[in-house]
Amino acid sequence: MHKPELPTSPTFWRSSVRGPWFTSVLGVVLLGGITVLFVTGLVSYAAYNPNLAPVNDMTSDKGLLGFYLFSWPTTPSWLYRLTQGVHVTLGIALIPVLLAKLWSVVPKLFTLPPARSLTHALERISLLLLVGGALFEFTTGVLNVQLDYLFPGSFYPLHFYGAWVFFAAFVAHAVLRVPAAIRNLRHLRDENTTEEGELVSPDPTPPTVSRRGALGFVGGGSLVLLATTAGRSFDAPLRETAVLAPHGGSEPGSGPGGFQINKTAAAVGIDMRETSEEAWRLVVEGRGRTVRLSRDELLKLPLRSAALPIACVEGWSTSDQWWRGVPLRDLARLVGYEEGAAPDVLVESLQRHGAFRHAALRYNQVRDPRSLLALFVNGEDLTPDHGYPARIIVPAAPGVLNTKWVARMTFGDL
Ligand SMILES: Nc1nc2c(c(=O)[nH]1)N[C@H]1C(S)=C(S)[C@@H](COP(=O)(O)O)O[C@H]1N2
Ligand SMILES: [Mo]
Repeated sequence: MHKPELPTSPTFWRSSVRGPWFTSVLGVVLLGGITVLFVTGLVSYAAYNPNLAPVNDMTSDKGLLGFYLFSWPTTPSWLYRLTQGVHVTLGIALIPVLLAKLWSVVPKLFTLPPARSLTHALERISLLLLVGGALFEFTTGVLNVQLDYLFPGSFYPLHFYGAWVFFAAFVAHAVLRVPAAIRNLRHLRDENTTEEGELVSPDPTPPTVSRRGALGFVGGGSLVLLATTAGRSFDAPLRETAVLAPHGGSEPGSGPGGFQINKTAAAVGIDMRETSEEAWRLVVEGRGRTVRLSRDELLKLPLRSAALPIACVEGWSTSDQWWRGVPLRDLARLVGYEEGAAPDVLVESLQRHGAFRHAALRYNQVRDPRSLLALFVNGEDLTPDHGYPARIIVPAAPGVLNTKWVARMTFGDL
């Protein structure tokens, strides 16, 4: 009778695929991929104006980690569409690579004794942060994209702080391991080279797939995810390929309002009676003044048009839509801010509950003549689901700042 083997025994792990070559290839892919995820993630976080506290982010004080935050520009108008599209699409496509990498080194998790020396103990703790950080970042990211903001309000700080912990451990790991990984790739170019080292099973089962075949399987998985996700950044018919996209159910239909809807008016409890010409008034405040305007009165102000996309933190975006409305800087002028001196603005909607019922915009966004309180899209009145009677649209801003069903705008330094 065999004694049942424990995962702490090296002979417990018997796949012939494990070895330095397989792990090194995946490691080098992740080195590039995760660096891009980190940079696009930090950049997209800055886009959200997180330090215009407190409505955009509950953790207004980032301390040292906020050192890099900058005023998000409004040009080019597709900037956030690009950074966030890359962030989400690449993140999803890297999932098979991450899982394969973890699988390839899992025997090390069970190595005994837990620590041979102080350095070894420190290294294992850093690996805990690395693996824990990776799982945390990928899980929170995917949940946010797929489950419609599972942690509204708290997703941003969770994902942001998690990213720093993860990336710190990632950098330490890369510094320690990249030289060996490159050596492995140089010397083990041929998959038939006999490999040695702690990842190689001392007692492998006969192979059912070659190392290259296993790698092809992982790469194929990534390509399938890429092909079924990337369409969310494009229009029909490419958009139809995004079968893994969330909100598959809320069909925007056709016509002028026929582009993706994030939350419908019904979903957030907008009572359409409050949006009628008799009931609805836009309240504009600033410098101690208050101006109330009906939609008809807004229509008598000089209107401007701008072709701008909507790009959501979830990674999807629309192509340019044709918006028409009152420039935000003209509304600032109504309450006494001179041309070129418009300040930040707090925008509140008719919506009473939910994370995105209000948002703050920075003065550089307010001053851009393409930033509108839109009344029309693609030549017709806004549809109820796209924010009738009036919504914000700002070039290059994350979708979440483009408040729909606007009720009140308060200008002032935030
Ligand atoms: N009042 C309100 N405005 C809102 C939201 C919301 O939930 N409530 N969602 C925001 C988000 S997250 C996005 S991506 C855009 C989407 O706009 P669309 O539905 O017109 O495409 O609206 C933004 N404006
Ligand atoms: Mo969004």
